[in-house]
Amino acid sequence: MVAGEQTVVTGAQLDTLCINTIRTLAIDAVQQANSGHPGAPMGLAPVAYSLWQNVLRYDPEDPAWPNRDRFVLSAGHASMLLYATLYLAGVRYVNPEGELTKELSVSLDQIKRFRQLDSRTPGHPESFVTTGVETTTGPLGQGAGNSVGMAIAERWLAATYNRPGFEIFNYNIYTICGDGDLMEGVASEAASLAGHLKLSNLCWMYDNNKVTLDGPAPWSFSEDVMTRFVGYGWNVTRVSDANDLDMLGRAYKTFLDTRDRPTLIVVDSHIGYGSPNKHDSSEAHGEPLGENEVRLTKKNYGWPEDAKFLVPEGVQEHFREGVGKRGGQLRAQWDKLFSNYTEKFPELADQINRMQRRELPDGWDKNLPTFPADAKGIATRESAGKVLNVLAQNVPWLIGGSADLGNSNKTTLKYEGAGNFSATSYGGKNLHFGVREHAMGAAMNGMSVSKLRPFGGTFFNFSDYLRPTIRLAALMETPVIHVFTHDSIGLGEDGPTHQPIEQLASLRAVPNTVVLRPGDANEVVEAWKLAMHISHGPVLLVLSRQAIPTLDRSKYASAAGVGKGAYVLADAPGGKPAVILMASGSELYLCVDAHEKLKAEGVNARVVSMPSWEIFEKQDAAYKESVLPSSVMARVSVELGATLGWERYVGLKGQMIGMHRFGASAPWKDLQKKFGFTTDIVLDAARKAIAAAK
Ligand SMILES: Cc1ncc(C[n+]2csc(CCOP(=O)(O)OP(=O)(O)O)c2C)c(N)n1
Ligand SMILES: [Mg+2]
Repeated sequence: MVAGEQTVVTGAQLDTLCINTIRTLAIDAVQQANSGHPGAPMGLAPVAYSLWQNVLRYDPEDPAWPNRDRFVLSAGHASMLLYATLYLAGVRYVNPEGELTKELSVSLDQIKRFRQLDSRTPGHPESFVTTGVETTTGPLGQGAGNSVGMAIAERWLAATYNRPGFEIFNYNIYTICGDGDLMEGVASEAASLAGHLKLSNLCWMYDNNKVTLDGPAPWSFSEDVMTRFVGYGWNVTRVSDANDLDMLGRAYKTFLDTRDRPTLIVVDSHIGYGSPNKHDSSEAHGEPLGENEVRLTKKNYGWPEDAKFLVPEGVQEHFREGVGKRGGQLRAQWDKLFSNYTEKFPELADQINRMQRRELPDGWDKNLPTFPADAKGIATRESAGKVLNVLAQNVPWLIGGSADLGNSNKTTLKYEGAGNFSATSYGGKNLHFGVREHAMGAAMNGMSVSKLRPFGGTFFNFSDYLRPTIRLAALMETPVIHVFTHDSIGLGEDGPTHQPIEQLASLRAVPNTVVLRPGDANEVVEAWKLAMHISHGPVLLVLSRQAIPTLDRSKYASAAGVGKGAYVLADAPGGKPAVILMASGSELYLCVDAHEKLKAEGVNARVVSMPSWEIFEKQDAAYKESVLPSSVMARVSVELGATLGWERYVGLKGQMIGMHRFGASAPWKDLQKKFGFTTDIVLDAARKAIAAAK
């Protein structure tokens, strides 16, 4: 059967025609872009096709339907597989305002513009660009990790919102991953967590094509994947030929029938190398086939050799009859169900609706504490834990946990009814991610694209272990809240392996990421409030282990200034400072102390609290000038971290007090002296800065 001929095809032939359409669209798009991976989409086309056409509960007419099945392409380099499928299924575009449009998310024109500037078909799938892309993938392993968070989210939503006769949430998550994904640590951590939590709504399809970029996969990968996943507590099944749609169908059925654990389907496939003579070649793939190979490959598929971007008659209709019809019916039934649910349970329905729009419930900030002035004070991790415990009661879908440090991070929700999230209680709000920081970050991203507001805690130093997930949250503009405690050498005895130095500077360099390091308990309250309002990117709360004074707000400015990123906390009389002292977090009180001592000496010093550079940079020029007047050149910054970047605020004549080496293992009091984080050092720097500015 040659595509393009005017014969009516049905059944298996039509399936093959659809699969080869996906394949040839991928080939043509990659060839036209002269960039990208054609092989993976060619090999995986039957896997994606049979899932979408026969299994996925997804309505292309309403891709934001909350109860849709999720499809994640963790092998993001196979992006054309996803784009071709979205096009053929006729998935509609949802605009940035969240409105469903009549437009296709991916049109044939967009496929022709694969990997071009401002197209909806970027090199790797970007969820914020292309409707139907559930999460941003490309860095291998991340999509797999995200899918575990999506499965957690579905389980929590079902346990929290379903009522007898009202199964509002019962969707599944399907993930295609390759050898690369399964080699990555993050996917291994995530698979371990998923098995432990018995997430039976999760199905990974492993593209066992025995090849990676360098050559045969066995050059670097020889473990028994099936046994490994059995060990994780997964159900494992195998499809020995990716082109066998019946066998694939049976594997999906096995998944759907498995109620007590996640499923791994190992799919033996051959990566598309073009014509058969190239098939067993181990030469590098991951590049366009070249015009000649394109022709040979098409010939091999029974495709017109000269046709480009050919979509034979009947293919789109077939998708409409399959996934389109099934999804449309299911979604219509769900709409009816949800409308009855809204009548019966208006408050729950309201929560679900607000969640979808990333809004907060009314009264989300009620009962928040204020902290009285206290010279001894309280660690910012402590005050943050108190605030979180209030917020989590006000915002039902604020849920999270830590990577085995709940008691240290103070992220445990202790109020009655908070509960633990476990395989036997999916409605709990306390997640135990275990010592799996990277999977925690990836799962948080998956929860976030599922519209929950996840938080996760670990020591600030171990932000390095989940950093790739922060970057992805920033890129895909999803709000996750990282609670990083033990934020400096102030943690003391655990020593330099645990003491962050460069983390503040390096995380401040990540675009669309808000780093918030509040300077006392009341700044913590404001920092959390700010965090709850940030709905398009990650927020990193950076908190102390050690107690720091709670400042007297009747004497100094209100902590509400945190909302502007930086503010004048204490000023010289008449507002004409001789020197500006600025700090974030646990060093703020040193500046306040120095300010008081300088005042006694008749020196006018202004203290600027700077919990967030990113938020401060968003303010208008007049505000920034009012906080840091350009006429005042004598400036000092104090922060228990690398000084990199503070030049921006202290200028060439300023003084920067920070850490220039790794810390040391000792009680904090001793470290404070050794590394010079005392009022005296600040005073000394202030005098130097004043002298230099003259
Ligand atoms: C974290 C990460 N490291 C490296 C890459 C570059 N990369 C893209 S595809 C690939 C090989 C993938 O092999 P496999 O997962 O088996 O996919 P296949 O080549 O079989 O399609 C690599 C190393 C990446 N995308 N992400
Ligand atoms: Mg492979």
